[in-house]
Amino acid sequence: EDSNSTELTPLSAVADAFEDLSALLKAKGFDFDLDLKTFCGACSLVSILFGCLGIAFKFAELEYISKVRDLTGASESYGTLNNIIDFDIQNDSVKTPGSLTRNLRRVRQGLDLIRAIFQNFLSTDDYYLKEAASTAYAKTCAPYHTWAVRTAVYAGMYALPTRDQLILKLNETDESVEREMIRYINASLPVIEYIDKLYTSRNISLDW
Ligand code: 1PZ
Repeated sequence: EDSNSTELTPLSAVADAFEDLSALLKAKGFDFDLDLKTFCGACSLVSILFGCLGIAFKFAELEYISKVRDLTGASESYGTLNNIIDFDIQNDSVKTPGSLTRNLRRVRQGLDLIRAIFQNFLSTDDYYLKEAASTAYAKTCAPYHTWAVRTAVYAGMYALPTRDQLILKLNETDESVEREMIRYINASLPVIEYIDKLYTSRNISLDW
């Protein structure tokens, strides 16, 4: 048994949380009324990863954290993900900047971005992460961001740590980082699909 299976790294904590979430969805079925607080608990763990990216992505960190914080703050009064969307539909605020339904959509895009980055990370052995991260961003988030944000993000990609630096900062090894990323990739997909279905089942498009 290696040390990483007993020692909880930031990445394994994230993978654990999403495995718990996806197991819950699989056990209860995809019509399950997922608790906002449970969901936000998993999402907030992701913030730890930002610490590895350096100052260039401070803005992304603040953006992500503030949206998760808004959702967490709403969890007492709204209870579930379904309820925030129903509330915003009634108030015609589904896509209104700052609305809970919009923030949930952005957080979901963030989760998908991380999934795509991990997938690219595992499918190349590039020393620099610029290519893996840019391709993942282009696919998952860039279409929904303004030109100014996209330009800033692509410029920031040059400041990303190298592959080895990232593994070191995550307190992982070549082997453990692969194992943990695969766990997150597999566990986040059902969660992302669950969120998408909350929108599409109410005839809300996913093109924003
Ligand atoms: C090796 C890992 C490299 C990862 C590099 C990834 C960098 C991605 C940076 C994304 C920056 C997004 C900045 C701001 C976006 C806002 O314009 C949007 C729209 O907000 P709205 O108009 O609805 O209020 N905000 C968001 O999309 C929420 C934040 C998403 C950021 C998720 C990042 C997750 C990456 C984590 C990597 C560990």
